[in-house]
Amino acid sequence: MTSQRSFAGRVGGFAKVVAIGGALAGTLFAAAPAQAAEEAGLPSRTITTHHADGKVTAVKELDYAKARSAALKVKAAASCPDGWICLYEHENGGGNAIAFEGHPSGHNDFSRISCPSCHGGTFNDQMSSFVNKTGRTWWWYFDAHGHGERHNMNRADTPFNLARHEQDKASSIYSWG
Ligand SMILES: [Ca+2]
Repeated sequence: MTSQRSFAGRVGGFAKVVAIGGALAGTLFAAAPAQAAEEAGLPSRTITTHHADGKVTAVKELDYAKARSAALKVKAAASCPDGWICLYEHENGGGNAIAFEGHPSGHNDFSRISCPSCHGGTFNDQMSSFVNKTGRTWWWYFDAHGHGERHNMNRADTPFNLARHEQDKASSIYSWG
């Protein structure tokens, strides 16, 4: 229900921008300032990145999945680079995220990955969507250390949303093949 309502809201917002632009001198002149204003109001999110050499860093960026305009929403997963797999707290690449580089790689226990603004304070039981630009299939598990229900993660250049019963369950992940 929520997603249907927000989708309708986005369509309505986009239609309004086009109508105003048409009344002035073209959509570009109206749309650009509107996007800049919306971008300035977006909340930030944290991406915890696990590099192939073992280094772990935290990067802050805007949470573009919360934007109403389509032009900004597509930026939600744009920061996930080639060669990386990125796991997101919310659908459509939204919310806080963790990312892993290269092969072999993975993590045994997401409850050891701090996420201060996540429910419970860690990334355990958070993932609702992912982007996989590693060129390999990965596996994620409901429980730590590769236990419990298992699901594959094929290549996905744009956010792949998990089925409802799979959301907020992931506790470990491994590259495969
Ligand atoms: Ca779990």
